[in-house]
Amino acid sequence: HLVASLEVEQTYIMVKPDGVQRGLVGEIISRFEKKGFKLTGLKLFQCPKELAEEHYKDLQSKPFFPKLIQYITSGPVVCMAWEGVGAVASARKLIGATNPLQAEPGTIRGDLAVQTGRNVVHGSDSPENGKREIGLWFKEGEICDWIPVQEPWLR
Ligand code: FUP
Repeated sequence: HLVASLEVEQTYIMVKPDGVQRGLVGEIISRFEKKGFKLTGLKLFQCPKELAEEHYKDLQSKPFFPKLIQYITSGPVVCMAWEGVGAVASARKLIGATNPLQAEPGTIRGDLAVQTGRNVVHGSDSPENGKREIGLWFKEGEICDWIPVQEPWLR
């Protein structure tokens, strides 16, 4: 929809195994950092099959589901929680369309990927799923709710 959210939202962003293997972790993190969202969770993680299946449970009946689970568990991922006003929809714009060939240049997938099955990054599709996915991928104590301070870091 056209009306941008004014709510502070949490979104779950994940660099998928191909993004880690290709050395794109820093590039992808920096896009969200530069946009101005607040990083509240970050870890490198080898995903067990059960968690991948739970994360993608809405896609269970799709023909590509087994391949998707194989892909997501094929190597470590980088799990991130990001917070900000309208963060869910805005992050999806930064990520671009599911099929990287249809993703606009300037988006992460548009700039960095060519295959739907290797589309380098995940982003939650609703604020509800943002909360659900952060709860799935992070344990209590791994999320850091910090307040940005105005300190003179450089003098
Ligand atoms: P997105 O929200 O853009 O990640 O897209 P979906 O939730 O529709 O799909 C989740 C993942 O399933 C995609 F990132 C890649 C995979 N997928 C396929 O492999 N083939 C498809 O036709 C659609 C999705």
